Amino acid sequence: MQQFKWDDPFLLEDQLSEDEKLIRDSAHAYCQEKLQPRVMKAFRDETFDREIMNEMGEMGLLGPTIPEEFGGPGVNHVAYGLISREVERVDSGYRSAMSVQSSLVMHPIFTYGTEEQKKKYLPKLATGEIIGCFGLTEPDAGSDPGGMRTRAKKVDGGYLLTGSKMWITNSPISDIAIVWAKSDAHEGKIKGFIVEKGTKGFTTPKIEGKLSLRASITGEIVLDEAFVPDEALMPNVSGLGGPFGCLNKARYGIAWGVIGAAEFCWHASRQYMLDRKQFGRPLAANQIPQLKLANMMTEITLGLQACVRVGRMMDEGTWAPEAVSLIKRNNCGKALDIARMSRDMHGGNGISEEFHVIRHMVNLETVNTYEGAHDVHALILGRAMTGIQAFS
Ligand code: TGC
Ligand code: FAD
Repeated sequence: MQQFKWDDPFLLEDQLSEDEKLIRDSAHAYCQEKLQPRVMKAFRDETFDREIMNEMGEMGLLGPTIPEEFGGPGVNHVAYGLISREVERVDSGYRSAMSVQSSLVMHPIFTYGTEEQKKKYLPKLATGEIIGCFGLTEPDAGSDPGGMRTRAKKVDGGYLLTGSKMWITNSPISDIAIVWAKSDAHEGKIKGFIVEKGTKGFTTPKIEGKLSLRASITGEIVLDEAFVPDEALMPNVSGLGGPFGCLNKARYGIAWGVIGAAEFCWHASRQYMLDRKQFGRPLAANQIPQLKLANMMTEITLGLQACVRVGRMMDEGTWAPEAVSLIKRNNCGKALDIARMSRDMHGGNGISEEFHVIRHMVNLETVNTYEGAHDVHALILGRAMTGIQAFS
């Protein structure tokens, strides 16, 4: 028997390799020293500092699982998850910027691209010299991306892309966009294209006025007969399995990330309950705050353990997409509940930017929705159990 560790009840520390701990510790130091001091102003002003991508590149935080041959550090999925948790402990918007670049831009180029595409883009994406975005969602096709209207029309030497994408993380500052479109040259199947900034007919207007994820930059992608050469097509995938293959990776990273945000809120609540006195004694001396803290500890500990398990399954090759849906859905929902509870426990101070918990709370509203909304993942799990799809 051993003394109970309130902040690590299942001894996660003992389940990590020395390399994983080193990666986690250096990510933690970077995030606390460089990101935490910037985030309040970035969130208030709704700005994203482009330099962060270069810093993340230098730290080896971009495309963590991409092999060294193409500029990535080639670490395992658990290490990727640990990085995601540290970044999102500061802000979900910063984790968004990192995970789009890693899972939704580098991963498809690495998995579906040609050797030339990999050599041309991956090393620069890994250092943050160039930024990418991922265009799947459209104004009328969110949970149902199969309903997309964006089309690729074959012409001499390339394709003309027409359509629009909505809610695209990083698009206004991107050098390349991974655009998913139905291609007439491939029997209307969905294909992925790498569209470079400066392409005629390709624009990426910023979406202003978000009240969530304000430290991340979001935009549209507008394609008006934008010509891309044949070499822009990623040849090694067709159909919705292409974008979903990327989403599996990103959703996995999100499941870890939201635990970082939830842990911030939990630790902040515990400290606040110990420090704040009402009725002549610390709030922590009351049963209701203790119950709330116990619930936070329980959900975070279980969620984290589930992440480690799925990460190990990914590294072993025994995972299934539904297992990723399970942890994405559960951890996002639980993290959102914890952030809302933490906001409440901070009383009036809970609405102040200085205490950070309301920022996590509003951010997690987005994270619970993107990459498959909470209920959509329930339907994925429902289908897996019953064999009946209930989407339509
Ligand atoms: P369905 O019939 O289920 O599948 C169509 C084809 O896709 C394959 N597939 C998968 N492949 C790999 N991994 C997965 N997870 C897969 N899920 C499905 C499937 O095998 C099939 O292949 P094939 O060869 O037989 O054609 O498709 P459906 O149209 O019925 O889809 C239903 C549903 C709900 C599962 C799906 O549409 C869905 O997941 N909707 C949610 C949409 C979503 O997650 N969008 C995310 C946009 S990107 C984003 O939000 C980035 S935010 C990033 C940030 O800032 O951090
Ligand atoms: P809808 O699909 O209209 O869903 C609305 C509601 O209906 C949800 O509660 C949903 O759960 C529910 N619902 C939908 N279908 C069903 C059903 N069949 N049964 C029961 N309930 C259902 N997309 C990208 O491609 N790239 C990005 O980089 C990106 N970044 C984003 C960044 C931000 C800040 C945000 C907010 C979104 C981003 N998205 C991105 C888009 C995101 O993935 C979509 O918003 C999400 O998939 C939901 O789609 P929707 O907004 O159209 O909602």
